[in-house]
Amino acid sequence: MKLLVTGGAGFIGANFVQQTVDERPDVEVTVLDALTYAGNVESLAPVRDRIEFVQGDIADADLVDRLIAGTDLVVHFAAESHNDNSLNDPSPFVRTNVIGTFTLLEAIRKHGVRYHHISTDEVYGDLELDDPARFTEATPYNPSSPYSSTKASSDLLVRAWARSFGISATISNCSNNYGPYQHVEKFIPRQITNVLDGVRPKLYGQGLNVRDWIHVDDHNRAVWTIIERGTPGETYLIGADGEVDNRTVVRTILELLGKDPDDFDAVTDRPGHDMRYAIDATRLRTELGWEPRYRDFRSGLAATVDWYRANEQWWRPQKSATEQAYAAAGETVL
Ligand code: NAD
Ligand code: TDX
Repeated sequence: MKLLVTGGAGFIGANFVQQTVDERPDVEVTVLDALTYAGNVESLAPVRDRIEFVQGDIADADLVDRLIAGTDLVVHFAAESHNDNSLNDPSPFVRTNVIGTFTLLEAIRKHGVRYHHISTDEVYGDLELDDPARFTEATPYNPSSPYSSTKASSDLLVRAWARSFGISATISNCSNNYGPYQHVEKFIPRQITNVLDGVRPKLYGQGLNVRDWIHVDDHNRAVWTIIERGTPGETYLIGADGEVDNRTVVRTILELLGKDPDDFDAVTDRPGHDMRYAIDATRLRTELGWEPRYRDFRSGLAATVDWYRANEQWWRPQKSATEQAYAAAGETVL
């Protein structure tokens, strides 16, 4: 089987490519990635000689058409993925997440290729802390940020292309991922690498916001489960019952690194900051039989801390530019 992975040099895509190459020798993998600030070929180093890598843009219609013509399956991870960046400059989010997805869909329909679309639970907006509800496949879309609204737009394009043109597409909306190879702009790697650098972790506002954490390997196994057992035209939510508030995450990172758990700074809150995400993955579990392997967030986080400690050469080149960007955006200690 010939597989095209977009965004395969990013966090989740690179883990997906590594898992696929290791576990599925019958799959020939081509990665299409623009290598934006978020892409890093080093994340593919362990499998580099067993894949084809194409540097290019998913909004380049000629390139996309050529690559998809010779492919059986496309898994689409490529995106602008960081909420804070989308607040500073939304334009690349519209271009990559909306126009880029549209460009892929047009080639998918022309060549009749199976398509899996990677999306986020943020399309559903947020929940109150005391709301017993969790997101399901029936929850109405209500995105808050430029990032999540462009992801919601791309999901709606996929649904329309499936219904109107009959493309064979599935969609997954997953909760917050953690694990190796995540860019140091994101919450967990930012705080781990801050502590390793002797800098106090930065918590937005009071840190009461809740995210539903899932290990990236569990997300990627769920993606393969949906590709193999899901029904084309359908959406599946992916989550592993991992709700934790941000304050607890920061305190746990400090503890795991042998520091005082109160040794963090409260900084400027994110405008429009979603309060809580929570996934009900009953459909994926009961209809498709998927179960997460990482059930204990603290031990998954400990393994992630160890990975960043052991792989400074991977994250060091991104670190100072990332912190400078946060400072330039006006982040200040409260
Ligand atoms: P990431 O930012 O780490 O990686 C994105 C990759 O896409 C990078 O390698 C980048 O170079 C590439 N890319 C960006 N623009 C491109 C373009 N125009 N053409 C080709 N390549 C381009 O993102 P991630 O965290 O790995 O997220 C991957 C996908 O998963 C995204 O679609 C995101 O919305 C979704 N998702 C992420 C999470 C999470 O917690 N990180 C949760 C749910 C869903
Ligand atoms: O320094 C920080 N301090 C802090 O308190 C950063 C970077 C974040 N935060 C907070 C904001 C969020 O409540 O931590 C939480 C997680 O932040 P991010 O890592 O930026 O993730 P989030 O905004 O929740 O979005 C993530 O999950 C859904 C991914 O970045 C998205 O791509 C995915 O769709």
